[in-house]
Amino acid sequence: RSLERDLIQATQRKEFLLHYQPRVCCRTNEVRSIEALLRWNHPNRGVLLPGHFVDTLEETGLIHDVGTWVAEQVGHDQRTLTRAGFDIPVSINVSPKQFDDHDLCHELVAALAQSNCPTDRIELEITESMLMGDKRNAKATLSKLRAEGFSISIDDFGTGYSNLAYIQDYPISCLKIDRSFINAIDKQAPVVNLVLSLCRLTDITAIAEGVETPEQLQWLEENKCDQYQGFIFSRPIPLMEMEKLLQDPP
Ligand code: G
Ligand code: G
Ligand code: NA
Repeated sequence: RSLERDLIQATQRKEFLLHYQPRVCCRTNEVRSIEALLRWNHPNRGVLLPGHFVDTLEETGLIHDVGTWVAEQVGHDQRTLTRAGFDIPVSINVSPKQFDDHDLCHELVAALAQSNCPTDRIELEITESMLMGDKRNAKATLSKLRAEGFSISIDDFGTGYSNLAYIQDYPISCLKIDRSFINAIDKQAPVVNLVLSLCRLTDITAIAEGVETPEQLQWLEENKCDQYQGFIFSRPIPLMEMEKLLQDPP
């Protein structure tokens, strides 16, 4: 397949880049951390979003090399921001294939060591479905990652696995409430309220994804959601723009 061939070439030629989207405190509007999001600077199609190519990276196994590049670049960028006076945590998306790789922890530690980026500044975003398969394996992987200093958050929360046992069993720092629930916030939002209560009871940070309107933001603030991410504050942007945004917040 030609997409596959192009991605092999893209990996060799390092045609990928990262954009960053801020995660913001609902109460103070301060940036608390940033999420690294992969883009492909395609030679003739311009900058492509992950929806066009992440599945193929997974299927071909290229995600291992690209994932290592992401971790190296994130480490480097985290240090750049720290030198500029913003020692801010960065989150990285981890795909199912990467999560099942027993070398994941070692690879991440090695990639970050290149720039002396401390692991405790890095958060890994996984999805509920990754905790569904071999539970003992998942638990061992998460424990190892935590022992190395990484924190773990659950992405797209509410859309996958409905068994909540892992909230008690696994060391989870944040739940990111899926955009579909935030979109549906009206006067009431029972599912979002339930997740916010769960987070309060378990000392997990609640993060709303895809916040686009002032009404949604107001509701989240009133209902004591911790943080949000969304176009209303900022789209994903290049590192240089992020540095400016941190220096001169909107
Ligand atoms: O940037 P965008 O919102 O289009 O990203 C969509 C999805 O692509 C994310 O929710 C995430 O699942 C996936 N993604 C983004 N960046 C990365 C990355 O660096 N590695 C992996 N494995 N997936 C990513
Ligand atoms: O699931 P995850 O957090 O990895 O998703 C990140 C994706 O969500 C990115 O592709 C980003 O472009 C997209 N995104 C971020 N904020 C918003 C938003 O406010 N509205 C919409 N529609 N998409 C958003
Ligand atoms: Na994510």
